[in-house]
Amino acid sequence: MNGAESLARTLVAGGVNVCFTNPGTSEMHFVAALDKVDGIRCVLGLFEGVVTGAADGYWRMADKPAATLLHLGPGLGNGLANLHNARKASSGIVNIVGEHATYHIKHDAPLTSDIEGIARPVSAWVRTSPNARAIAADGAAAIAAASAPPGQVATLILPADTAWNEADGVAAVAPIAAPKPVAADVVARCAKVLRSGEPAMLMLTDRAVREYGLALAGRIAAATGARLIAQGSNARIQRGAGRVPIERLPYPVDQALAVLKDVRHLILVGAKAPVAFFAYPDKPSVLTPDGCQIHQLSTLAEDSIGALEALAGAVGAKKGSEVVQPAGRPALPTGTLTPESLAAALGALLPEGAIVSDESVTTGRGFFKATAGAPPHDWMNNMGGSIGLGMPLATGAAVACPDRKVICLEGDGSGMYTVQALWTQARENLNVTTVIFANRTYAILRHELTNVRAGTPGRKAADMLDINRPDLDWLSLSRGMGVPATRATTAEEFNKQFAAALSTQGPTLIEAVL
Ligand SMILES: Cc1ncc(C[n+]2csc(CCOP(=O)(O)OP(=O)(O)O)c2C)c(N)n1
Ligand SMILES: [Mg+2]
Repeated sequence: MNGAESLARTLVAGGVNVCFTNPGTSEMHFVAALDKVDGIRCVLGLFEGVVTGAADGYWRMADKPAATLLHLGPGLGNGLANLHNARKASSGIVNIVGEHATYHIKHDAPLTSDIEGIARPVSAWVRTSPNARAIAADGAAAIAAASAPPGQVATLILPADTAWNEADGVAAVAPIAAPKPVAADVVARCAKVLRSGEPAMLMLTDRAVREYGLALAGRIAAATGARLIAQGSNARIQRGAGRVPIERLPYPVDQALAVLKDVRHLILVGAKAPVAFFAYPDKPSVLTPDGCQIHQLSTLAEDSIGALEALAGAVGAKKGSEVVQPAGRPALPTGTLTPESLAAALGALLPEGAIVSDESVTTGRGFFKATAGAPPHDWMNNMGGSIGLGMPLATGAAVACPDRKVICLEGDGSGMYTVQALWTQARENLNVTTVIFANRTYAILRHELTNVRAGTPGRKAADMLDINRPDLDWLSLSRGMGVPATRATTAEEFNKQFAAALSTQGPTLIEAVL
C-alpha cells in the first residue's frame, strides 16, 4: 500500500466519508487512492471557496468532519476566506493540501509557496507529513484535531512523495475527548446571579441553540425571569413551532444597544461577549451597557449542555415549564416583491425539516421573525463575515442531509463570490433551492457609507456600491451550470415558483427581483 492509499483508508476508518476536492498534479496519487477506496464520496468544486465552504456546511449538519483536497498554496489561498468563516463557526475540517515532493521544494518551481504560512491563521492544527510511513498517523491526528471540541480546522500538508512511497497501513484515530465539564462553582455563581432578581440575560450559541439546549435555557428563563438571546450569528439554530424561540442580537449597533440596554448580568453560554461587527465614529465597540456584569457560564470548548442542565437544577427550573413557539405562519403575500413580502412568503411556505443557509444580508433582516412559527427547521448563518459562504454552505449541508430540503437565501452580491457552487449542486443532484435577492446593489454598503459618516455617494462611490450595468442574469448563470431557474418579479410569482421549487427534488434557483 502506498502513502495515499494508507491515508484514504485511514480517513474512512476514522469516519470521514466525504472529500470536497479540487486537485492538481501534486494530488494525483490521492485522487487515484480515493478512486480505489470505498466508503468516501468525492465531491468536486470548481473553485476552492466552494470546497472549503461545503466542508463547513457538512460539519454543521453532520457533526463530524469532511476532508478537503486542495492544490498547494494557491488552491489553499483560494479557499481561505471560507476557512476563515469555518474557523469562526468552530467547524471541524480535515483540510488536506498537496505539496511538491520533498526533494522538489528546494527548486522553487512555479507552484512552490509557504503553505504552512498560508494555512496557519485559519488552522488550529497544521502539520506537513514528512514521509509516506507517517501519513496514516498524521491523517488520524488531523481527524482527531478537527473533531476536538468545539471543532476546528486541521490542515494536513502532503508532499507528493508521501503519497507514492510505500506505507505501513491504516492508523486508528485516538478517542475524541468530550467537551470539558464546567466547574460547579461557575454554575453556582451564575445561579446566584439569576436568583438575585437583577435583570439578567443568557446569551447562547453553538450546542446551546440546538433544540435541547434551548429547552434548558427556556426552563431557566421560566424559573428566573432571565431573558434569552442568541449570538448575532450562529452555526446552526434549531427553531420553529414547538421549540423554545430565540432572537439573534441584531447587526445594526443601535438596535443591538437597545436590546442590551437594561441588562445588568449577561451570562454567556458558549457565546462571546457581544461587540460591534465594525467600529463607527461615535458608536461603542462593546455592546453591553456600562455596569453590566459579564459571566462566562461556559466557553465553546466546554460542555454548555451539561452546564445548562446543572444551572437549571440549581435554580429549580422544571422540565416542561419552558415556553415554546406556537405554530403559525404569515399569510401568502401579494403585490410588490419587497424584503417584507419575501419574508412572508418564506414564513408561509418553509417546509418541515428545512435547512436554511442564510446569506441574505439586508433583504433578510425580517426573515427570522416571519419564519419563527414555521415547522421545525435549522438555520445557519455566516459567522466570519466573509461573504461568499451561503451557496457552498448549502451545498455541504445537502451532502450531509440528502433527505432534507436545503434553502439558500442569498444576496446577489454575496452569491457571485462562489457561484460555482451551483454546478456542484447540479452535478451531485443536491436538494437545494437557492433564492437570489437581486437588488442589483451591495445594499448594506450603501447603509454603511452613511453609518461611518463618509458622506453621500457620488458617481465613483456609487459605482463601487452598485452591481448593475450590466444587471446579472441569474437565469443564464444558473442554467449555464445545470440548475433550472426562474425569475420572480411579484409576490404572486414568487409564491408559485417557491412552492414549485420546494416540491422539486434536486437543485433549483429563483431570481427574486427587488
Ligand atoms: C470577502 C468579502 N469581501 C467583501 C466584503 C464586504 N461586503 C460586505 S457585504 C457586501 C455586499 C453584500 O451584497 P449583497 O449580497 O448583494 O447583499 P445586500 O447588501 O444587497 O443585501 C460586501 C461587498 C465582505 N464582507 N467579505
Ligand atoms: Mg444585493
